[in-house]
Amino acid sequence: MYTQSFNVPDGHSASAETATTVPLASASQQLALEQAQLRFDAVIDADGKIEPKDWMPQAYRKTLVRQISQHAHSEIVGMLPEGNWISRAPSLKRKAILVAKVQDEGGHGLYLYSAAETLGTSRDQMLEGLHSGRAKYSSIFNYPTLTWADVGVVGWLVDGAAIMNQIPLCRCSYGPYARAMIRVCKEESFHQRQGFEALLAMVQGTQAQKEMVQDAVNRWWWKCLAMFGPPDGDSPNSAQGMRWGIKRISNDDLRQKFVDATVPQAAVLGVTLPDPALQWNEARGHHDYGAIDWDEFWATVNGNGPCNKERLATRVKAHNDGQWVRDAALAYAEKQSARNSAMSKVAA
Ligand code: FAQ
Repeated sequence: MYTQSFNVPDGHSASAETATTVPLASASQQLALEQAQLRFDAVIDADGKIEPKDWMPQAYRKTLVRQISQHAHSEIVGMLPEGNWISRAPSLKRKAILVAKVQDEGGHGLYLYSAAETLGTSRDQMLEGLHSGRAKYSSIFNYPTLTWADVGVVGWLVDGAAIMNQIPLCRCSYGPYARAMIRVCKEESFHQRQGFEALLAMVQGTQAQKEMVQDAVNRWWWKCLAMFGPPDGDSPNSAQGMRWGIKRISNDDLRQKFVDATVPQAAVLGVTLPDPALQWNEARGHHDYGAIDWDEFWATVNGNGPCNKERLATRVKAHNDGQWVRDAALAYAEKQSARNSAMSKVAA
């Protein structure tokens, strides 16, 4: 599935199988490889950027395709829980905001698929991984949005967690990913604020509206904490991702930053975060919080959350229903290219 411009073993991923199937490199090829590896290491050590045409270890390329494609899948599957409320938004203003927000998420998916394509994996390959259920996407999008308050809470907490995770990715060592994240983060920031503002309107409303907000917060809080991924000690990809400057802040540190930033916002809304262990720890200078249910998280990641099957079925249907658009675009591009080559023949 993954390609590499300089197709020789790189030391990070050389398995017994590749070692026996790849012919021995000549001394000059070996030297070129070592020099390329040194250049790569120097760029990483100097906190520089790796660009698509630069040599990179195959394991670095593979890690990026894994993370960026999962991220892209999360954006487009992430359109579904809120998209569900577009036709039921409580006012024209809320509907217009929600349409724009959901559309932005689709755009984020497109920037990210494009960034991943620069690594040599096609969009079709990535989408096939998603549609067949092999590829991962964020656990958070496998939970239902039961009331309008859920739309506000997704903006406030889910987008809030997404920004916390994504701001450090603007400094990722892979140029196209880092650049895509700058625009994504600006838009996510608007998404988070619109969610908070929608909730602020509700908590100033009737008792029933306040209860609806509290109920939504109760259902989403723990799922949002799990979004940051397993604890650092159980995160197989973190150490290498951080050495390569792909990840800049660990899963647990991001989770802590999110808790610390969210507690005062919850106070402004007048909602309770559903964790009796949540309290300020003067000595640590952070909030302590309770235990996350990792069994439930892994069950969801592995396809058994409340909405996994529904989300995937909706995605596959949307993709299939859109086939005529892709066919038409392709036919148009072929027609344009035939016309251009006919015109250049006449000119010559
Ligand atoms: N869900 O070793 P680590 C958004 C997997 S975008 C599912 O710690 P890593 C915008 C992980 O892939 C939200 N799987 O992995 C929006 C790995 O599996 P693998 C998405 C998860 O990569 C808002 C395994 O567990 N954001 O919300 C999750 O170092 C509202 C071991 O984990 C990104 O993708 C999870 N929550 O760290 C859209 C940001 N957590 O691949 C619409 C970019 C972990 O080995 C509406 N990604 N896993 O089979 C990242 O920063 C990282 O990939 C992490 C995971 C932090 C997600």
